[in-house]
Formats: sequence, structure tokens, C-alpha cells
Amino acid sequence: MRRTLAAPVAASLAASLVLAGCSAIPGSVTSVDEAEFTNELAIPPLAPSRMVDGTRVFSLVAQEGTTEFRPGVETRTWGYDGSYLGPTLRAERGERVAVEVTNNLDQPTSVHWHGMHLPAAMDGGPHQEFGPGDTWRPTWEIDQPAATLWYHPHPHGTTEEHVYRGLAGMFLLDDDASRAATLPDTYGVDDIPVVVQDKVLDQNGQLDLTDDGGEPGILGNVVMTNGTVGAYQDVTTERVRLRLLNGSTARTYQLGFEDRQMDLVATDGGLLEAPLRLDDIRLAPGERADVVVTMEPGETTRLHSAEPDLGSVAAPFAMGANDAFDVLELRAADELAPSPEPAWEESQHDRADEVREADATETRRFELDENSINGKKMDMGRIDEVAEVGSTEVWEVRSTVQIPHTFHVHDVQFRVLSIDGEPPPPELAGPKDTVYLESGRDYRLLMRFEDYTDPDMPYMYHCHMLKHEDGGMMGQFVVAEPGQEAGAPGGYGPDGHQGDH
Ligand SMILES: [Cu+2]
Repeated sequence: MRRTLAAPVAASLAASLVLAGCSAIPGSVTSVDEAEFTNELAIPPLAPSRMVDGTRVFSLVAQEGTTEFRPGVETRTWGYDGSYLGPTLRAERGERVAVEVTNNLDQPTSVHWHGMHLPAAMDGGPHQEFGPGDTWRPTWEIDQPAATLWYHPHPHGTTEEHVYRGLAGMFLLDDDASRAATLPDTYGVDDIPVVVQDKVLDQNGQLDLTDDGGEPGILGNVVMTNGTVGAYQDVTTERVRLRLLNGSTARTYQLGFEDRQMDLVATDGGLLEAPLRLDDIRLAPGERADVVVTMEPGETTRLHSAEPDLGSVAAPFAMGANDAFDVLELRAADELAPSPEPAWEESQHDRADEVREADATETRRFELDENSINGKKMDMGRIDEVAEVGSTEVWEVRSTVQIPHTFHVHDVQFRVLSIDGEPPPPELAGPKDTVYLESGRDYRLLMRFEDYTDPDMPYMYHCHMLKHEDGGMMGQFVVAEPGQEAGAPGGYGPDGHQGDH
């Protein structure tokens, strides 16, 4: 069913693009409609929580609804606690959290805590699906640096659809360093969640999930932030922090401002060592970047996505590489409250958290081709890798094809040690859990498997282009005691089928 981007396909993509012209043909358009920025940005509410025996307990309900992306048109969507996206969960390092997630959809789903370090049984991957009417209750201790994480479904083979329909939300972590930092930190005022997504809306205004065989998946012609098309945000402070999340299923953005630079303060897994001034940053699906933008009183500027550098790809025009468009308008008030320069000290945990290449005892190699990793497709019953608890490892990852791929590892944050033997660009030097793979280049990733052994319950590594993930570009690893062998994941027998148990 999946097609490789051999020459005939690239040619047919080219043909469909020519035929498409400027009109909206679902799936085959990569150009983005111009928006008028007249809608106030929706800010996902902070999720309420209650303390039960020292545990911070959240509740989420996955449900269907309708959302007015376009005036007067009700689009059928899914959301948590609402019709689209979900509330922002927030917790502190050292806290124990629990989330009660109820599935009010008509099919199984799961909720993965993307970027979170936690036991595999709580991870929310395909082994933790739960059916209609069921409630899943994961619990774990927050034991990692402050970061902008997110949550989204991860059911076997249907992740693209569940995320595309609207199931996603942010999960913010705080720690001593983030509490003490001088960073804009008033949620929804000068600390703004910005979930960037693209959609194809059909002529009835409904989400179109048609797969036309294009790579790397559905590229929409409508761009939205937090579910708002053509959004503006009023700014009342000299500096505003944007927590950028690429919540798209396939599109990679190159986010920045045409009239100013911005300070990158954090990547996927938390704060950088120091702010990094940038023109723009490439964000592939699943990646996050916290940036601080400085405004003058009374001015207006727009977050913009420039033509993204996708590396060497077969058909750049068909993969979104030629698309540039505005994303979010910022409108500064005539008077702005002062905000200090972004600055922070290291956290009390920083030294303990440090992972050193010299400690690496294992090197694994992962090659991504058009539809598999190391020549294998995802098999729920097969453990692909066994990592020894407490060990530091280097994962060498390479995409061998001219299709956009990313690499995401559950459970850990990693460091990009090198790309083709050279140090990574500074925006990739911070903690990461997802990285865009430019074709034909060698990415060396450093990570440590600290704790949470479970020989029977795997974590995932996969491409975060969700069509690819659903198509089987995923593998499973367990963290085990020294000498311990992988067990049978979730009752799946060696033939990959769930047996009687
Ligand atoms: Cu991929």
C-alpha cells in the first residue's frame, strides 16, 4: 500500500501538483492558503488537578465534537475534555502524578506522554490501548528537568488519524532551575503554548484524511495554531515566550520572524545551557522549541514558516520544502510591562543528569529506509533491542532514502553528539527526544537508560511522521537487568499474535 518515492511516483506527484494549480485538491497540495489574522489565539486551559495521598491527579476524556475552524462551518473533530486538542497539564519535578484517561470514542486509543521519562507500562504506547468506555490510570514520578512535553494517542496503526482529528495537548514540567529563571512564565499571558498544525479541509469543511501516496504524509493547505486558523495574540510584556510544538502529522516547519531574531531557550527535553539567538528553527513533527521574542510597544509581527530545509529529498516541492507562510500574529500593546533578559542557573540535578559519551558501553545502529527500520517493520510481539539498566549508549541513526524521516525515542532524552562526524548545529545541542534526519547523514545520539526495568513491556523508537509510524517504521526496546533477556510483550507470542493468557 505504501509507495516508495521512486522516479515514477515523483513524476506523478509532479503531475498532480501541476494539475492542482492553486486550487485545493486534498492531499496533493502542498501550498498553504493565505490567512487573515483576525481570530484570537485559543489558549488551552491549564488542566485542573487534585491531590490524592500525595499524588497530583489529572483527568482527561477523549471525545468527539465539532470545531469551527472556519466561520459558520462545524468540522467534526476529536479532543480531550473539549472538541479539539486538550488542556495543558503541568507538574513539578519530584511530584508523583496520575492521569485518569477515559475513552469516549468509538474505538480504542492510547495516550503517550511524549518526552517523559517513566515506566514502560505507563508510557501510553500501543501496548496500553484502552477501549471505548474504559479508563486508563497511569501513574509515575516526574524525574527529569523542566521541559515542554506533550501528550497524544499512540494506538497501533491509527496514530495519524487520532492526532489529525485533534487529540493532543501539552504537558509542562517545572523544576528548581525553571522556577528561579528569569523567563516569561505567566501561562497564557507571556508564556504561550503554540501548537502548530496543518489540515486539509474538504469542500464540506470536514477533515480530509485521504492518502494520495504522497510523502511524508498529509500536507495540509490550512495552518492553525492551537486549533485557531489565522490567529493573533495580544502581547502586553516586552518579551513573550512561545512554546512551539510541531503537532502536525507530516509537515516540517521553519519557524521564525522575518523582521527580528529570537532567543531559543529550550529544546524538546528542557533548557539549553544559555539562550541562543536564532533567525529561525526547523521543527519536524513532534519537536518542540521554547523561544523568547522581544517586542516594541504598538508593533505587530508574525511568526512565519520559511521554506524548510528538508535536506536531500526526492521531490522537494511535493514535500512542503517550497512552502512559506505566516503562522501567528503578535500584537503588542501601546505600553508593555518590562521583562528581563532570559537567564537561568543550572538546576541542582544537572550534574546527576549529565550523560557522558565516555561512559557509553553499547553502540546500536538504525537504518531507516522508505518504510522500515533495519529492514524490519513494527511487530508488537518482537523486542528489537534490550538495553541494560544504568547503561549509556550511542545510537547511530541514518536515513538511507530521500524521504523526510525523523527519529523519536521513548523514555529518554538524548544528545545529538554529531552529524556526519561534525558537532551538531547549536539548536540541536540541547536535550532532544525527536530529531529530523536529513537523508544520507549519520546522526550519533547519546542516551542513558537510568531505571524502570521491565523485560516484558517495551518502549518504542520510531519515525514521527505519523503515516510512517503507522506503516510500521517503529521498533521496540526493553530496559532490563544485566543478563536478563527480553520477555513476551503484553502477551504477544513469538508469532506476533496475541495469544491466550
Ligand atoms: Cu518517516
